Amino acid sequence: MKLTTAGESHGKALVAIIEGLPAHLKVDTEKINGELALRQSGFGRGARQKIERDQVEILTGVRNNETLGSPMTLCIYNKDFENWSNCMSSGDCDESVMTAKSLTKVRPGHADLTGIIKFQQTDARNILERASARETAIRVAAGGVYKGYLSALGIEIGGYVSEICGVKDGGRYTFNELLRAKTTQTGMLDTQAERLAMDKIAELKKQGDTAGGAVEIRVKGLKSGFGNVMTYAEKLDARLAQGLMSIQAVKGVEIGAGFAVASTSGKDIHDEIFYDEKKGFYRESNRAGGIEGGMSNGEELVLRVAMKPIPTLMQGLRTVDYATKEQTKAASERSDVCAIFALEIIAEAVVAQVLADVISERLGGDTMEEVQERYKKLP
Ligand code: EPS
Repeated sequence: MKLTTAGESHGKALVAIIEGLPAHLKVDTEKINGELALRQSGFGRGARQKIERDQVEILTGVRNNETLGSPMTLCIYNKDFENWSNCMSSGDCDESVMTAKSLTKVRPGHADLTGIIKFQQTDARNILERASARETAIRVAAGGVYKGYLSALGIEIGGYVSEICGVKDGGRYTFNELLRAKTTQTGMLDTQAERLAMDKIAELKKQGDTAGGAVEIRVKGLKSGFGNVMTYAEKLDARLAQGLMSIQAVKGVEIGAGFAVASTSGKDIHDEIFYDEKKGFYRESNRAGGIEGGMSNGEELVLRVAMKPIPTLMQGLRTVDYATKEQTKAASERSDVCAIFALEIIAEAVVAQVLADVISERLGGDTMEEVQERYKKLP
């Protein structure tokens, strides 16, 4: 399966094309719109989310709510484009508006400066419009399609927010408990941690600052043997890390015990193997996070993803104006104080994309029924 996304933050629309979906996959637009609404929510989001009401429109590849096996095109129109059309239109733009909206006080941590130099631009808007995490809206929409594919095989994805700017929710939750994370204000499950995190976000907002954080993503129902120990590019952990690291502002991915492996010895970290007539092979712990040798081992996948604070700070960090080369304060475009709740939704979508891709490579199938039959036969 191949996913391509396109679109600028204040352009007309965001678009995704998915190639390689089997026929007869049910597409639930309402469910996808539910995921899109979640991506827009969470305590600490910015004013843009008051303008947008992200809704997916399916342009190709689906008839009567079922895929045809042809390329599928998804589209989300940017409502804010109405306010930007004379500056972001693909046709003639108004030069004076373009100048007024241009950004040269490049933001540390953003793609502005490196992008300007690489693409030989004079206005960082030509970079930031694509670099913006607004793009994740269409990835979440595509993720909704992939989640439908996975759920037809009995595979579910859940998660929660485990940290916001130093406030940790370190609970060990069952998969079913994770469902409640989508109903809280921060994505955290521990009410005390949530209260502290909200205080922290409010304080950062007052200071014109932003919050980093981390999420945990879990996958239930994935059978063993997905990914490939024989070819390094096909290792499941490598592919998940690649996908998750491609999310805007993500700086770290851990699988299972992650970086904690560095401070343990072998006897304390490896998951010992047992056998039972009914259960077959099983492990009593899951520090490997469900992946051994780059292949799923049948246990839950456990992934953690860390995101840096959004680089647009209202207080403005020290930088250089690209146009004048004078020392100045960075531009402060409207932005979010905390988007970690959104990160959880986006990370789920990306994990769904990677897994659907890996499964379809192994199982093939022109129709969803074929995929289901082949999956069922696996040990
Ligand atoms: C985002 C929309 C953007 C930003 C944010 C994510 O809207 P605007 O730039 O109009 O406020 O809120 O983008 C960034 C963090 C960024 O650095 O560009 C969204 O829909 O998620």
